[in-house]
Amino acid sequence: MFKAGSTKVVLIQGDITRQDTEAIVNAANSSLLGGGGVDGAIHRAGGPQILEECKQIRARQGGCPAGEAVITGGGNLKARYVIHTVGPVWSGGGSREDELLSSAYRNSLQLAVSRGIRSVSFPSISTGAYGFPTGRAARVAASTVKNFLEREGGLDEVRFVLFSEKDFNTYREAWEELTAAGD
Ligand code: AR6
Repeated sequence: MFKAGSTKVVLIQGDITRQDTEAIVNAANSSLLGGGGVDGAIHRAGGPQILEECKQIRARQGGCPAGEAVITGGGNLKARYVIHTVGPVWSGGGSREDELLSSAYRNSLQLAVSRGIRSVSFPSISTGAYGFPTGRAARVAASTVKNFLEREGGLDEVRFVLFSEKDFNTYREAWEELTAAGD
């Protein structure tokens, strides 16, 4: 367990669809119409209501650009809300990938705080189908979340839910490095 401001930061290995935080974050794509990986798992576990709401958002604003976030209800999930964010597709690191990934985390947290949500679970955004190197993504995620929580507060818990033991260790190391580096 780590601390950022007054928020608890918890890292676990597991399935994000089973988390009991108030919101879980989906690593979606710009169409908001579903896909594989975490996105597929969330829509399967949460049922058709989530896609229905995504379609309504599309009708209002088009899709969701990389780095931004939208929110729907959680359907049949334990989580009351799903925050859908879109990470960057990795293309070598010179196409603002770090910046866009950082925005995806920051805008998801901002949206949660603006809705009064007190706990949020994140998957490892962009490191599956989108090919972002996990070590680099973990450092971006950790520093972005830590900075946000220290500056803004407003959340009791942020949970990182990593699917594999390898990813869990990578995220744990990123948080340890950040904590060892001091504030
Ligand atoms: N719980 C937690 N993590 C999971 C789960 C789960 N149930 N399932 C997979 N992961 P990805 P991306 C991990 O590909 O790279 C979709 O098709 C997975 O092991 O889901 O942002 C969307 O529609 C990996 O570490 O997301 C987009 O088109 C991490 O989640 C595209 O993929 C992210 O992998 C987004 O790609």
